[in-house]
Amino acid sequence: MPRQILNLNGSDWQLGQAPAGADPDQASWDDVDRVPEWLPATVPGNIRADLVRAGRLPELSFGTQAEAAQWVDDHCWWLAREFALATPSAGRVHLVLRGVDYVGDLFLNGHHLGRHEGMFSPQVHDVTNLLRTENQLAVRIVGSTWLPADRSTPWVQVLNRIESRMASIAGRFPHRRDTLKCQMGFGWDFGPPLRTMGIWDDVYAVISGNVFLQDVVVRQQALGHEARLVVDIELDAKSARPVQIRCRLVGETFESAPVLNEQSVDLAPGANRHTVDLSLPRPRLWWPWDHGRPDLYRLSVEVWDGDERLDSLAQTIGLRQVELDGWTLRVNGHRVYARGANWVPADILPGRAAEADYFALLSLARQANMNLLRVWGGGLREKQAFYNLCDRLGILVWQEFPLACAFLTRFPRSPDYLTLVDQEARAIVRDLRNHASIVLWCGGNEFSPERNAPVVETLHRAVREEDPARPFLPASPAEGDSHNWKVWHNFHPPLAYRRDDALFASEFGLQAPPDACALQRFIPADELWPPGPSWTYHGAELEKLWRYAHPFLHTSKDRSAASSKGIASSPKVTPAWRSGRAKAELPSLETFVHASQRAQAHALQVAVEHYRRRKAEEGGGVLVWQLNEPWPAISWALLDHCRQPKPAYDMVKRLFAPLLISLDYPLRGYQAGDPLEADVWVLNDRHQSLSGCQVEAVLLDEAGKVAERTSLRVDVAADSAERIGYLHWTLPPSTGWRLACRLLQNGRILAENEYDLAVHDGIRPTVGQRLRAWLSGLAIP
Ligand code: BMA
Repeated sequence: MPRQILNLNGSDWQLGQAPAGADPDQASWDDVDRVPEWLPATVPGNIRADLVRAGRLPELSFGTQAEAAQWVDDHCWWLAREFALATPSAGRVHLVLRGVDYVGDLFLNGHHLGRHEGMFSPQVHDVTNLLRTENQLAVRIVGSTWLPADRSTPWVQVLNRIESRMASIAGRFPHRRDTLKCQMGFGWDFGPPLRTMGIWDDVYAVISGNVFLQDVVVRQQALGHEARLVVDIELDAKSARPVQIRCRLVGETFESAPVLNEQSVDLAPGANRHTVDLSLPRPRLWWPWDHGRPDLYRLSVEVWDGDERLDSLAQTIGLRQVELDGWTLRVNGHRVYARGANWVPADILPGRAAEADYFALLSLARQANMNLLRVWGGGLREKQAFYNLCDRLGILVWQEFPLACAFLTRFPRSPDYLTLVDQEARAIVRDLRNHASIVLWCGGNEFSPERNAPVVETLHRAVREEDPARPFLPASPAEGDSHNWKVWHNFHPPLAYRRDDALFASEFGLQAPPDACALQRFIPADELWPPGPSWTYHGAELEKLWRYAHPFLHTSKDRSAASSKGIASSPKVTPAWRSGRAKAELPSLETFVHASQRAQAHALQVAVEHYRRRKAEEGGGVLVWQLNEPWPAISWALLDHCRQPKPAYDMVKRLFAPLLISLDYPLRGYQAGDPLEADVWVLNDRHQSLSGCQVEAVLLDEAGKVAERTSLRVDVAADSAERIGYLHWTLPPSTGWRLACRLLQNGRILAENEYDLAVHDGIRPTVGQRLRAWLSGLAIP
């Protein structure tokens, strides 16, 4: 019998609140009959999403309405459905739940299959003998109020409370580190505190013969003229029996003759492991999109008993080798300079994110010339669809384990916590290790690996044992890697990026609101402008927004109007709405949004070009904080929640082109008659050289008239970052200068770039801001 999958996702589920007084530690099947009311539910999904659909909760993303959803945590919840499936006359049925958030008891036809903690590890149960023709499947999820909260020592609990007060994240839930739940859900600086509950990933039944294929992993021994692969197969046999194992490898994204290997094996009852060697002549390698084609193969493994197929399992794989050499990433021996962004969960209720959402966001990342995404440790191990798409699009993935932010404090070290870390880490690695796109495992975000040695060792052991060929980083940032928050969190002007000598920049960014009409969709009208509490609830850091928008208010369209009211000339950076000015004296909402968005784009230009030039000093990559956001927010995201690009997205898209021309000139306020000196750089991430090219640079005045022009001849080396020349001009009498430059070959434009000299942010942090930055600096590991 071939393997069949019975999909148990969908809207045939029902949600019920456990009867009042139900013991969170003890789930009883009898309680199902005492559920007062059943509501329609969807899987994968989230309890709050079902309650919103049923009209029991308001739309969570509007204003501060998510606060009205806190009571949901004070109850346990049943999710249940029926399905038709009889015990097969010969064969087995395994029930698979890929992700239950977070502690749940699983029942089938009244049998308690077990209690499970952990959002990322799948639950797999042999239910062959429990099936009736009509079956009842139910999961009782423990209310988040009763999440484990006692795994840290009393002293660490004190530190947790202090840190919750100081930091702008998870302030209400100092115990968040006692679980391995998506940390963002405890409330982050770009997401609300919703301790999610639900079945957030796929549910299905696998119907096989008497042998069940549990897992298949492909280890790539050598990739030369001939690829040598070892296929590790885990199977579970009901009884001892001889079988044939057939492996077949064939091109999935291209035509190829199949490579086959068949072996006879005597299986023992229970768990078996078996390896099959495959050798493949002239392998087609998988490459990130900017270095070649992300070609994929399909590997299928089948178990036969004579003419009867007992089970089969297929995996898509890509053949490539990856190493991290210092901060240089090499794929198939080629240096790949990483240009990309941080990826955060696509939805505050992670069960809701669907393949179409991933596709839209990842396509936008690819269109912005990104070749690497960092799946940030405060988020998730995403669903399989995310990684399938990255494999196909040729986008590399830096995958973190779900641990984030421990500054003063540390993660627990209790045996039960470390067992949980081991369980979840192994599950994540086993789930994702066949994906070509994943190039790096990382322990998580912003914690000290030294102070968290037991956790880091547990993670590292899981990677060593389950996926030894991929590099492992204990945490980000690590030495040589920078989370540069001098700009934004520490109030420094963008110029500060130029002083960063990191070899890899994995976080930096500025907040900018989405457009005014997008704001109206989640900020109530009476809080829209001047900004009311919903702005802060949706992440806005108003003092910083004002400070960074300020220089751009001078040059915004209604500059003259604003300056006549004294705003443009104000040397102070106190938000206008706080300094007691009348509403009429504020810049308009549109002006403010526009200025903030320009500030974000400008700062990212300074940063990205600086870090890309660092390739000349062995710099390995640059990742903007952050690509996306999980709900409508005023955040650092390049795309708003409706995936509408902010101007910073277009800026980054231009600057992430594999071939970039970059001008390095002093960032200062310019006046007519000032000298302008700039180094001209060409950054070529491709492994092809370009000869006989020409660089053209022009200085334009406010009217767009060319005031100066320079032209240079250049040969561009493959995979290079070179200063190829120098400009020296005197600024003519005018204002609003712009610098434009391009690289041409035989009249064809290969790269273009542009700079706005009219605007300058030289605002230094105030004493108060420095003090606050210093205090928060104390907390950085
Ligand atoms: C970084 C991240 C997040 C945070 C972001 C913006 O350090 O790792 O913890 O959301 O800064 O403050």
